[in-house]
Amino acid sequence: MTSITLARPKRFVVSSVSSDAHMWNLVFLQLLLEEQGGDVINLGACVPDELIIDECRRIRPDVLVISTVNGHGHLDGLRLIRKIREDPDLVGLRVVIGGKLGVKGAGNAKYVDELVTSGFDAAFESDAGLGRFEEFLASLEPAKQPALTNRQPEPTNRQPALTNRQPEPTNGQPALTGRQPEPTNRQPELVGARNGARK
Ligand code: B12
Repeated sequence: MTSITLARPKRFVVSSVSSDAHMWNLVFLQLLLEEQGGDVINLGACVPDELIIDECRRIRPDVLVISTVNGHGHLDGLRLIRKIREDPDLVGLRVVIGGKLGVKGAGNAKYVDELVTSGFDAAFESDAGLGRFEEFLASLEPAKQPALTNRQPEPTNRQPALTNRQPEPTNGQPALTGRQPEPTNRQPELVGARNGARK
């Protein structure tokens, strides 16, 4: 028998970093991702690290996209990604950062390596254009299951409710809850993609 797994739209959380008040960059990214069929939750500007982390735990996006243009992004980004990678719930989360990563114009490219070796899956300096980001998006596999399913379902002691309803027929599809993650062996696909162990 042929088994069919339905793909769902990819889910993105878009956010700025804590110091950055610019917002049109976020609107731009939201529109770009939605145009490609993505579901986008835009957390907005000046978002504290802890809020980003909490929302990623709650929303379980396929990708967290960080945007920053005020020049502090390489610093805020490093602090944020270290916290994310220390969180056992978010260890498998795909996270990218882009925009104006510093105040050195094209020279901001020098921040890319450190951001990537510190845990970002990729970093995109705006001077380089959007081509590599679009390649990154194209490289994402279809989303067949919720991201970040490495948490165990919480034990329940609840008794079944008293109900007259018959169980709904199942069509043999796996449920979208409580699934274990499939092992990921993602290799870096891009220039600027993470090429070492996360710290
Ligand atoms: C509008 C604006 C403001 C407004 C923001 C209002 C708002 N609600 O958004 C206000 C007045 C608040 C502001 C404040 C400041 N700003 Co300002 N601001 C701008 C300005 C003029 C336009 C930004 C904009 O909306 N662009 C439109 C969006 C669509 O483009 P974008 O932001 O560049 O994003 C593009 C790319 O960067 C890229 N991108 C962005 N994020 C990502 C993420 C990924 C993953 C990828 C792939 C790509 C990507 O894609 C986008 C489309 O191409 C720029 C100058 C400029 N012309 O860019 C300065 C600018 C960003 N600001 C700057 C600065 C320094 C400041 C202040 C520090 C000034 C000050 N001394 O107070 C503060 C910082 C406040 C803070 N806490 O962050 C500098 C940043 C310097 C740098 N990084 O080299 C700039 C570049 C001006 C300059 N030339 O010096 N600013």
